[in-house]
Amino acid sequence: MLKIIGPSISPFVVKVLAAADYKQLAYTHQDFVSTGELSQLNPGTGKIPIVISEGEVVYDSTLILRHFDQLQPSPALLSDDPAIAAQQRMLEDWSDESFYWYNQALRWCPKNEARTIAQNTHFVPKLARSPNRSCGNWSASNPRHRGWGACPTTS
Ligand SMILES: N[C@@H](CCC(=O)N[C@@H](CS)C(=O)NCC(=O)O)C(=O)O
Repeated sequence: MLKIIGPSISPFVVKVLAAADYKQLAYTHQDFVSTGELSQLNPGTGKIPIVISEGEVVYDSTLILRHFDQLQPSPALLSDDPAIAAQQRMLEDWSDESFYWYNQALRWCPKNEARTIAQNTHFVPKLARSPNRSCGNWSASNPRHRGWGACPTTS
């Protein structure tokens, strides 16, 4: 059984969960992961999602989806046609890199932040919710949080 690790507030975790559902793979989902556990499981990038598959730790949503295709080829996530599959990979990579900041900016803009906080903190005590808010705002405005992609303003 696969174990998918990472909170479903992350679009990359949502992507991995959707792919596992599409392929009807059996999995458990661990939403919360401590920073200690994260750096142990994924010292390379320290990012989620992470998948544990038969003792092997796989990280990066793109590599995880490829791993799923190896585990269970049908239904395939990529075309049989290598030229189309190459375009699909580029499209996936482009959307991963391009839309993340729009996702963050929209979630943490003043109009949506209360809803985002509610979605993201339902499992933590009320007192712990305001640091989470600053964390989200930092995440939305700090390009280093995820690389040097385009980072639209949240205001
Ligand atoms: N390329 C990675 C990106 C994953 C990613 O950026 N995850 C974010 C959460 S949405 C993260 O873990 N950020 C923590 C950090 O950068 O320290 C993937 O596709 O899995």
